Amino acid sequence: MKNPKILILAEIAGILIIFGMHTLQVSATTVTIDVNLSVTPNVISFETVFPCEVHFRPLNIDLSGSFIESSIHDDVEYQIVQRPKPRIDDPEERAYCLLHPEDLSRCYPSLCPYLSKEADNQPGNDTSVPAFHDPTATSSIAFGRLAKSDDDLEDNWIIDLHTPCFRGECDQTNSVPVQYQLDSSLRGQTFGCDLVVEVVEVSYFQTTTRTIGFWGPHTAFTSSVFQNQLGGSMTVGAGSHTRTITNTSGNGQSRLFGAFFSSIPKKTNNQNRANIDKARMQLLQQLVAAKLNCAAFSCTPATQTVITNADGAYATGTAAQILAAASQLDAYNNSGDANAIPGSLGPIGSATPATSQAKANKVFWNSP
Ligand SMILES: [Ca+2]
Ligand SMILES: [Ca+2]
Repeated sequence: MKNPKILILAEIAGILIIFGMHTLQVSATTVTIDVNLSVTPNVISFETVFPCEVHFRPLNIDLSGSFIESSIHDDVEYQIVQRPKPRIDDPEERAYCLLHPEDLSRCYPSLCPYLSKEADNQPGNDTSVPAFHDPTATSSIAFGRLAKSDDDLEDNWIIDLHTPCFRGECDQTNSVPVQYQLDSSLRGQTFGCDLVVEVVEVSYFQTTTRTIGFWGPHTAFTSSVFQNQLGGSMTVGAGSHTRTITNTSGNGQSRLFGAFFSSIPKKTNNQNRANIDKARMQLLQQLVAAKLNCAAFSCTPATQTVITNADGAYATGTAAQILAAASQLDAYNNSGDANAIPGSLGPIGSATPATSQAKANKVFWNSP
């Protein structure tokens, strides 16, 4: 080959991981630590290459060990985007080169258009990007998905470098489109590109739930979950307004079944409850069911936040706020009603509403 060599360096530097609202930046020499993904290697170097050569390098993006072990996390959607590479690798220079990629005193000439990203197609849930593309176009973003439910725990990408040639020196058979041929003034330069892996979305398994209409009458199953998954005790409310729920045996002793079977409008002496307590009684049923659901089937951090907020509303909210919390929990308690109950929780048995009624301690809930 008669053309002089050009020196090209591709680097995955400054891997940017976005998880929810939190941003974590990791430098090229640091091992990537992220709760969701592990990305290797940190640096891809093509060193010295010749025009029109094609070089291949692996880029492995895997679900992290903690993500794989988590019982509630299912999948991660991510994208591989490209950024101009600054000559000095720090956040300020990266931001500068994004705005002024043509300033070659501070940014490397761009290698980005020449890098293709080929997905492993095992399974086919990722989107490859061919070489010779406009690095700023949205069509140049490679998308990937890793999902336990797809049996896809690792994506083994191949990054191909399609080395460009110098304008006027490209041979007849070369496949470099004319707009991607280099000006000869760039001869001998080092080229660079930052590949950035961004987490777009993290999703959870759709979890099982049951409604208040299930938990109240299923005396034996509810008692079993309450004992085995919650240790026989549950608190509702917060701060100075809390109620401790137990499931003492014997008729009229169970605060747990009292929560489901006490009258919402009236106390046991037939007096009407105050409006705030009527609202609390409605929330109480949903709150106890939600806590049983989370304990039995596990639930997402978002659901746990809804429950924590509902405990706060139970203690200090207005009647309207308490009813809003009840309605939110009602939606959650219905959300996974179609999903199966794991056999590991033991027999479900049949509904025995009369038994639950008899066990219910309703007097306790005269003061919810
Ligand atoms: Ca994939
Ligand atoms: Ca894969």
